[in-house]
Amino acid sequence: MTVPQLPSADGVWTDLTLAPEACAPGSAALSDAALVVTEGHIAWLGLRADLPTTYADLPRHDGLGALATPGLVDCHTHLVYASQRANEFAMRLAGASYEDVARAGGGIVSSVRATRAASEDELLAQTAPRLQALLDEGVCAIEIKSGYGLSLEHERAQLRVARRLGAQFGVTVRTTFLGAHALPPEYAGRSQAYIDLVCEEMMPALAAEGLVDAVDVFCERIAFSLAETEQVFRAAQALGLPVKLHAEQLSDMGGAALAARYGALSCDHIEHLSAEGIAAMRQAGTVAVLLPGAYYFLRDTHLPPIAALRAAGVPMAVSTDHNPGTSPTLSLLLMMNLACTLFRLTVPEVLAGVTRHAAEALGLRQSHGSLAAGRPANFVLWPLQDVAELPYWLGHKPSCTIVRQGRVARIAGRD
Ligand code: DI6
Ligand code: FE
Repeated sequence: MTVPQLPSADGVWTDLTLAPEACAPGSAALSDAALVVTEGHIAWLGLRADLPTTYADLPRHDGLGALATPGLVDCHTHLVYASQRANEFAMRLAGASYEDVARAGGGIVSSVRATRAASEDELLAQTAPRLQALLDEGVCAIEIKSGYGLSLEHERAQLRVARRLGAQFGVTVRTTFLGAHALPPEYAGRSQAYIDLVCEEMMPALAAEGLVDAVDVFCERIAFSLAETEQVFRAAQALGLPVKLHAEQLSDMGGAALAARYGALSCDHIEHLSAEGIAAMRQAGTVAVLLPGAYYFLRDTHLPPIAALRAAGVPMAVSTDHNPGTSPTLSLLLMMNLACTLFRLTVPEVLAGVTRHAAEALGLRQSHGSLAAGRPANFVLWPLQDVAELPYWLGHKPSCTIVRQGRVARIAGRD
């Protein structure tokens, strides 16, 4: 499947309102604004009245009064896998816990079985509609983790599919190697041997193939220990790869403080994050990635320490955590709503959470997450009056215009 070449977004986009926070932290809304795109990059933005005359002859695109935000960034997904796990949802509704399901041989390893059995083309075909759904809501950069292969061959397939999707859809994809997601069945009882394989064979080989932008671990009592996590971080560091961590989702393992010591880009989930973890993250500049979809879907009740993160000034991002077990959502807008209703994020916080801070969690702060001259043109024109409408509408997908990587990927009203 090849996505046809999309039209260029070059020209002057007029009659826009730049959303607050769109350009920089605390930047005010700007109405009657214009934005100039040349060669796929933002060349200028500001009040239409101030448009430099050098751009006067460029083609015009009528923004129709839309609200312009940076392209959204989904900074934590497990998008590439085969099949689905609705049966486990049914089990949990009948009383089983997530940990019960995992211990009974379901959970992550059931997705591993299905993913290993699928060819790369099948994985791509199953993942493409999921990616399309996220892109249709204005996602312009996305992180995709491996972790359902758990062998060199099958992790490679997942990461290759992630790269192919980025090329086919014209979207920025950051790949994360999550070989330490779960213990593969053939290593049952031999966790150390598997972590050695991850560190000594899988990670170096996949990195050498250019398939790894970052390294992640599921540090949890049902997954990998703190010591095993550190071994993976050391291997990543030796290869010059940045790290991130699934930390303190079900219990306080001290993972966040460890990750911060390795300069982690982000710590994700963090429902059980301690004051010590917060202090370490603040010092290291590590982003806190909030995943309200998993919190909601698992019917969790232990809130992440939002007020303390806010008080400490730790940047907070919001993401889908799309995965077949605990967060089968394909709507970052819905996650914005959940982050506000469940976690009490404010509108400016949740906006920064899916733009600037999400880009930071991927090491993409220079190119994504805010609007500025010189950056690749990634922006969304929403048919909305108030930026608070983004988290406000519950399960509504506004018909927006999307400019992704300098191309007009979608035009409002022409769906
Ligand atoms: N934390 C999660 O919530 C997911 N992975 C992880 O490390 C669960 C993934 C799954 O159940 O398939
Ligand atoms: Fe996850």
